[in-house]
Amino acid sequence: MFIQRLSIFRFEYYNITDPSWSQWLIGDWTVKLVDGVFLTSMSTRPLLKQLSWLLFGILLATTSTSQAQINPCQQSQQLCMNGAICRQAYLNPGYICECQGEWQGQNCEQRFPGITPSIPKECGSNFYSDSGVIVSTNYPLPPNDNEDCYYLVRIPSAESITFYFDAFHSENHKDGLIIYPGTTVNDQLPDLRTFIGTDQIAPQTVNTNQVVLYWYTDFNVPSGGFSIRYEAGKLKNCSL
Ligand SMILES: [Ca+2]
Repeated sequence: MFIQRLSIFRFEYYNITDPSWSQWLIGDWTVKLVDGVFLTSMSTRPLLKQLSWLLFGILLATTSTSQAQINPCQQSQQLCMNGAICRQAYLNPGYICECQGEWQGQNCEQRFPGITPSIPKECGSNFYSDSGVIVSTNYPLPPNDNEDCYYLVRIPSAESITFYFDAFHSENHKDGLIIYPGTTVNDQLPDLRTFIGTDQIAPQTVNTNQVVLYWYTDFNVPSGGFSIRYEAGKLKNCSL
């Protein structure tokens, strides 16, 4: 059985028994919602009956297509703050902001923790390309003591981001790295991931297009630091 992705008018194959999909059976059609995109599957029933549901599918396609064409960056010039550039994005809410150094949040509206106009950010950087390498201060030499480094990764075309730990060493229980899936440093996030010590770390995939990495060290015993590659996971033929 094939699936017609009506929103972009092309065909792809999917396993319709996958229980992770939201799925409804309507007449002779199976309608699924995957990451905000409606998909419909066609059975081999008589043509007239198919056509009635085809009209329903076209209605869904029209809705999906019109949503995809909306560019929030053009709808409002004030979305991104503090000098950030707005980019249309695939995932909700449909845009990302390329923040300047000390800013975080969906609209770059707040500073990183501990950063004030009189206490500037001392380390960390921002990444907006589809892939890249994030390294600790001084790498491959040891990073400094008393560091609080923030790294933003924001990729408009991504539906997920995978991090590959090519090198990682932190003083156990004293220095470490935290991955916050989302737009801010937020210790209440249920899916934040903390890494300490010297164990080999498997690739980490987060199902978002925006991530904050926070690296911290205490006052002595230097860590080895890290070198982490990241790659965007994308929807096929994404035009962003
Ligand atoms: Ca240390």
